[in-house]
Amino acid sequence: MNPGSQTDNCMNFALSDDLTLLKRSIREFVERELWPVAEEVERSDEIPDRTLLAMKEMGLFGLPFETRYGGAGVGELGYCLALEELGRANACFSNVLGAHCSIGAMAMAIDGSEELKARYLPELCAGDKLACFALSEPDAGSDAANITTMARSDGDRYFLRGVKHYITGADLADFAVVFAVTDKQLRARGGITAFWVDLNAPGVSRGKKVEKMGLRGSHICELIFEDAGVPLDHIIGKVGAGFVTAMKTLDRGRLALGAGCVGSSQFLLERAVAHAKERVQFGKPIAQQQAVQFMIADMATDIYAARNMVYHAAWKADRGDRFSVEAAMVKRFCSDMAIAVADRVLQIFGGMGFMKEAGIERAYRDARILAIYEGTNEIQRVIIAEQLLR
Ligand code: COS
Repeated sequence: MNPGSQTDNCMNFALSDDLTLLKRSIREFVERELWPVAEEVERSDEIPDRTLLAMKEMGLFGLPFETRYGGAGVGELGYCLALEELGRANACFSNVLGAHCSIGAMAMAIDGSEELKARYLPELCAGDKLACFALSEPDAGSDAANITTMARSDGDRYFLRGVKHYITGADLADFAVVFAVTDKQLRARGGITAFWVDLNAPGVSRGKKVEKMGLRGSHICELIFEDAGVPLDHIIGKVGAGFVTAMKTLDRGRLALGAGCVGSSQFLLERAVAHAKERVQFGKPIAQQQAVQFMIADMATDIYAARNMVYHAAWKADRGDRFSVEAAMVKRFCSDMAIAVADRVLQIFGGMGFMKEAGIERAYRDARILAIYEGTNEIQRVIIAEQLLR
């Protein structure tokens, strides 16, 4: 300690014993259950049922939710720590988990009525049922308020009609939070409502699975609603308040995404360091080349910055403070970093990195979507700048 410094004036960056234990147990789970199936998932484009079961038994599907609903109650910081560790495995696992925890069931936890939460959250936390988040449409991606899926009421029920697309986890999910227009004039300000929809009910169907550049094992597909009936008590929040529910949920999703970026980048950095010490060229390990050292130093610096941003924003979230701008900053910074780290690590591995067997090219392909989904990084800049220029 500095002479003269006062301990009670210090900020406390130490993790609690509980969070340290959580981090360690998730790391062990990743090494024991997820690493061994990495290649199988990549080859088959499926997460094996036994692995989904292991994730369920580990309690992963209830991590961020309150204990009174059967969740782990680890808060936003605990959830981010868990996702950081899960980021060390194939990206598909945190993707499947994120579709359910970070946004699907999260929308229910944020704005659902007490009756809805008591009825549905326990089975969602247990992983007995899975949820997804249906906002995007073919003509409404970044411009989320431009959705055209309509919800008409006959007084007893709402009937949904429209198509949602690129919905992560819709193939596995039993339920979706679906955002639909209830007043065309009001749109984002009072015209969009969030509905809790049973995906196996009449009027709901899934479109075909879409082939992607990466993230094998985590699927997206269309959800098609043809006058799908939803009871009035299955509205999440108030009629017309759905856009705000979507944005508040995405704040959480963006933060969680940032945590995964920290973990995947840290893991790749460790691999690059090990490789640079072993790989001999010009008679010495490439780790002795300043060009490689600088890449390693830059990656470590960016990861350090990213990790602290995530922890700080999660701390704000756990205090109940608004953290929308921090979440946008986290999402923009961490995803750009993860893409750059994957690129630099592939460069350090050289030709070997381009080959399938090193597993680096998979991480490189998987990283690219990070700057696009959960709101493109351009949209994150819009959110940050609007707040500053308001
Ligand atoms: N928390 C609470 N309220 C929020 C909010 C947030 N994070 N973000 C917006 N709102 C509120 C605003 O305050 C505003 O209400 P008031 O006028 O009463 O203040 C209302 O929602 C409309 O917000 P805004 O004017 O910002 O709406 P826009 O139509 O301009 O859209 C963006 C804003 C572009 C930021 C939004 O459409 C967006 O995030 N797009 C990306 C969507 C996305 O991430 N898709 C990913 C696919 S889903 S995984």
